[in-house]
Amino acid sequence: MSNEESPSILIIYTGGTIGMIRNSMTGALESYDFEHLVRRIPELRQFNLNISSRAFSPSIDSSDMTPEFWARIVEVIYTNYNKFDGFVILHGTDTMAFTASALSFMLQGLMKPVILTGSQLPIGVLRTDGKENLLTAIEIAAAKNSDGTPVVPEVCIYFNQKLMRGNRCTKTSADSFDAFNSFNYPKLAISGMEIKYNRAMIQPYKPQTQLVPHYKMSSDIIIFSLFPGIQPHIVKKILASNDIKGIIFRTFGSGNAPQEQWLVDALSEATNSGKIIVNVTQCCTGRVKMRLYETGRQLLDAGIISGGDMTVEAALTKMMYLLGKGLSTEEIRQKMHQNISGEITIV
Ligand code: ASN
Repeated sequence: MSNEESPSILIIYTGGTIGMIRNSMTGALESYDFEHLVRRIPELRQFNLNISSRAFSPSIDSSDMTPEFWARIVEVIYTNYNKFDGFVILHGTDTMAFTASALSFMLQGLMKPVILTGSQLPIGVLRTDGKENLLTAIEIAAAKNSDGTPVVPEVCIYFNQKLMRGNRCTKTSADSFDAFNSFNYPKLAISGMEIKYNRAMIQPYKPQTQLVPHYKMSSDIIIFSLFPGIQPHIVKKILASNDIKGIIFRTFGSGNAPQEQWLVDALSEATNSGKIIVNVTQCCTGRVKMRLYETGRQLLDAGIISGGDMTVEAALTKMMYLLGKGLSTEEIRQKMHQNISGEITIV
């Protein structure tokens, strides 16, 4: 049903529940091949589109995702960039928000849709959510404005009728079909009888922009979450480790931490020794405002950078990307609170 004029879409299959089948011996879901998935969705042939696919072998549960795998996805998109109008990545839900965030940094200058989707129930299961997710993701990846430019020239997650900016998403449910949310940024589209795009919130299309792929991510970082009763000797050991270059510091509320001198001293020593510490809130919505309370101001004095309203996934992959670029500590500190790919609201 397609011709040469029809938009062309590349489906990149990485794995995840969408393509899994149940092992009759163990009862656990296991990855299966892409052909199996396609056979279950004959509707794919009804699109007036040129659809091609690339499947990673072996396909993986997304809990096994790695920065090296992200680089392989970037490579596939880069080498096929001029041949396709849009890309759909089939991915497990568990780490989809990390991959979407990472790709938003690794694909600088992206001016075509890269839509990640997956499902909570495998495609072979009668009540699967995978079919709707995949079919609509393809439609969004192929959507064009009247002047022929793509409607959504950025990395997104499409799930359960919502299109969200990839680096603003978090997985919020282990079992609901409504598995993702983008708390600090409006949805980019809602799919009902028609797909309603929130055009003002979508990254603008900039002609003549070249895609610049980035492959190297540094994992010399940790996510460190505060809790009442946190132990000095454990925290000091982590903060003093020479193996760690950056810390995503998950604090309370608007970026607050206990008023303990040992903590402030340990944080100051870490930043003085060149570690980059970024403050993100443990809350789902809202932003870090370190000047609001004394419990936040002391962190500012200790050299900690505000992560604003970034998700943990975005802050983590942004730091991996900036460290991977080999920038100086000062440059990374500056860029962590600047907007690179729509991941942070500058106020
Ligand atoms: N464990 C699966 C994965 O992330 C979960 C899913 O896709 N719903 O690969």
